[in-house]
Amino acid sequence: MQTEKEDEDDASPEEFFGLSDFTGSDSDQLSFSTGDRLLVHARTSSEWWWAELQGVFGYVPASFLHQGAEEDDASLEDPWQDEEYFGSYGTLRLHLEMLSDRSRTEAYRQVILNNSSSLRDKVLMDLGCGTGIISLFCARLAQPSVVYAVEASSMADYTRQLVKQNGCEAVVTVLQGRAEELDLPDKVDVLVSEWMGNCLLFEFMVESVLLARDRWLREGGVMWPSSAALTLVPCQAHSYYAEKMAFWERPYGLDFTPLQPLAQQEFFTKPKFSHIIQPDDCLSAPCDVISLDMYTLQVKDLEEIKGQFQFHMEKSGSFHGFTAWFTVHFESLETGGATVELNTGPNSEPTHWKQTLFMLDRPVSVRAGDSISGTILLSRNPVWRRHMTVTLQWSVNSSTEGTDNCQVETKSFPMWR
Ligand code: GJV
Repeated sequence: MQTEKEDEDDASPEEFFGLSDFTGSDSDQLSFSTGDRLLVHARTSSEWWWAELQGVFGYVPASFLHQGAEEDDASLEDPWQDEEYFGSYGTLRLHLEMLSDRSRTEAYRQVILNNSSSLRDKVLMDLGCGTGIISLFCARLAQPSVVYAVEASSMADYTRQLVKQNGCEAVVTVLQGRAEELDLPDKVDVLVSEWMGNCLLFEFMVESVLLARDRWLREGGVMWPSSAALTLVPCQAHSYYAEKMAFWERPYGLDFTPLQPLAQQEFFTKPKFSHIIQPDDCLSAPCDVISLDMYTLQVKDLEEIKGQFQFHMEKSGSFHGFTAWFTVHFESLETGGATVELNTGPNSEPTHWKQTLFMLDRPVSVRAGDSISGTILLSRNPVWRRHMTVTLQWSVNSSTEGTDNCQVETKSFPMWR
């Protein structure tokens, strides 16, 4: 034991290289450039390592580093993780979850139904059709000339059978493969897709949609969804906080608080997917922080997306964190027709996306009349292309105390790398 321990202490730092540029967001963090040689002295957590660059020490994000100057970590493993990604869509679990989500599936059905006369004789693409539900709605509820149902996973084999089984094979053509490698005889009039992930962008399937738009959507063609927005609200999360953090205060009459830093690291570093926020736990009205126009959005815009917020507290309570969700809109093709909205927020029917909770390190008491202002930044992982980090920066402005207490706080949440 003794020698092992000594070995650990004496361990010489490990050599790493910057995979891409990183700019530290506070003085504890070390900024570096692609290719910089760093010495890692301690793997403090799975996310942050203590490292040295030319004699200067600081924390660095582990995901921005690789070992060996030539051999990229990302070149050993696919940065899109397609094998794993499309592998998971080759089984029923996710398709069952999506199809069981009535708000989601009904929204798409409603769009097709509301626009059925405009879809007559049109060429459609359903990108990432899965089991083909949207394509089948198109064939059943409207009379398009053709629907290209594009699906990269092995589910496509079954989708073909489902199309046949439901008598839609004259209209729906299932194309198995990545949309990026697609070859079509003609451009399409409508590009429909259900590409939204947690916090809207996670998985970055939207990139495939944008590339398909630029390659295959005819001039003046239609994007469904047509726009998307990310919404944020400051919130309470008493029961989650109690379950993961307050728990350690007095379990079985004992003081386990020395475990709280570990609990914070383990439970509050990443956002909590599949949170369901009660409208009562919203401390203020929500605010749209990011809006995307599916006609003008560019792939390069996805690298960094910024938003701002200003919330006015409507009640007093504990500010435990921020909750995020998204809404997408489908424009109408009929004159005077209504837009269809799919809203995944707390005042709509729950969806399989639920909401995403970002916990602060410690709760802050707020009072009605206080305001919280700040920014949100979604930074796409430069290596792992389906991942991103959400950085929130905020200050609480008290309505009762002086104006000198508005310290700016910041916290970055990896999703997932
Ligand atoms: N090409 C073809 N199929 C795809 C692609 C692509 N580039 N990307 C995803 N899919 N809303 N986050 C398929 C994937 O295999 C799955 O069946 C479906 O699209 C995902 C739809 C729901 N995911 C989401």
